[in-house]
Amino acid sequence: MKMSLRWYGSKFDTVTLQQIKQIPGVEGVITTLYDIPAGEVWPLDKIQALKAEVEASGLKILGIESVNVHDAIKIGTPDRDKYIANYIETLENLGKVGIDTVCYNFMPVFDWTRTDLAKMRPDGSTVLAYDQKVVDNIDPETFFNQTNDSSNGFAMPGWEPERLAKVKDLFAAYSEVDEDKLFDNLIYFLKAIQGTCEKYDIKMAIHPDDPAWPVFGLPRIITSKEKILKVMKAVDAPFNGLTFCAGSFGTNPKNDLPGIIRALPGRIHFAHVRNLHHFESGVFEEAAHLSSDGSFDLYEIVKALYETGFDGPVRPDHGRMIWGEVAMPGYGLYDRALGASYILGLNEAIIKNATRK
Ligand code: DNO
Repeated sequence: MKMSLRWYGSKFDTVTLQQIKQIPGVEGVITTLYDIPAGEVWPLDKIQALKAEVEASGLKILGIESVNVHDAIKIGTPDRDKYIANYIETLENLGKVGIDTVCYNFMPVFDWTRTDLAKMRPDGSTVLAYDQKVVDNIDPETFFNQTNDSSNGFAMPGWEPERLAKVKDLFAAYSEVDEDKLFDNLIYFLKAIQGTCEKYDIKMAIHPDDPAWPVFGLPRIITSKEKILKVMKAVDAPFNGLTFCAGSFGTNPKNDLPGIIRALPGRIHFAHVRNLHHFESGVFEEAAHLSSDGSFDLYEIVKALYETGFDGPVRPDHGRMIWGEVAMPGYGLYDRALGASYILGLNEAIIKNATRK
């Protein structure tokens, strides 16, 4: 595995490349051009400048998270081909500078969803949390505004104000899109970009739906082992892969996390490794990465990645807010640095155990 940290760019992130460089074992960043709206082409010169900036700090770009997919593609509107052509141009520009891993999602309207961005834990740290009852009792517009009001003034990934200002219109546009239609639209998109990905050797890594069930009545299609395998089979080529996200699949306690990894050898291109603590059904909070702090066995997750030959980028995922840090919810420096060290420690032990006589 190649350890990385997500970094939003110097204009948007409270964490600097120099700080990331000081975390032992972190080889690079997972980054993005955060201010380019979904559907627009990423200009080559901006990608080159981003690459130069990252490399000047001694780090590499290990992947992009995310090149977001325009709603027209997810809905399957008549103008989707125009947005697919733009997406292809972005992939070509990324390919030209040697960026070979792209994370994206196919969630309608909302990306990842949490009902509390700063739930206080007994030790004074705060974490992201989810309670299905809150979602069941709120309309999507109010929910969107509440989420933005409580995000410390940061625009959060997947919650772009411009797009979500039109929440009502978006819901109307998705009214005819059920699970099957969304799935077909994903496959149409993947087939359309396949040639470009193969030409530039770009690995597409779809991010699972978070939480792993429909929210606000919108369909969700990347929620379990069976569902991701269906996508892998429908476009059965190595470029079409998964971002294995422990925290997203793990929102559903029925998902066997190491089992999902073991079912997809060669098709996991990127991994988000983190932990959650489950309470009753549909209620959870994010935890420290350590197995003992949450409901997942991080040792078994890292072991499954190792044993299936995974050698792509890994990142610690949402961290707790600790030591007085103020940052985008989930994306401070301190707890993610602890997470990176912990995952690297597990990995070292697993490799030594497997290879020492
Ligand atoms: C949340 C992230 C997601 C993820 C996208 C991928 O913190 O894991 O926003 O980046 O779903 O497109």
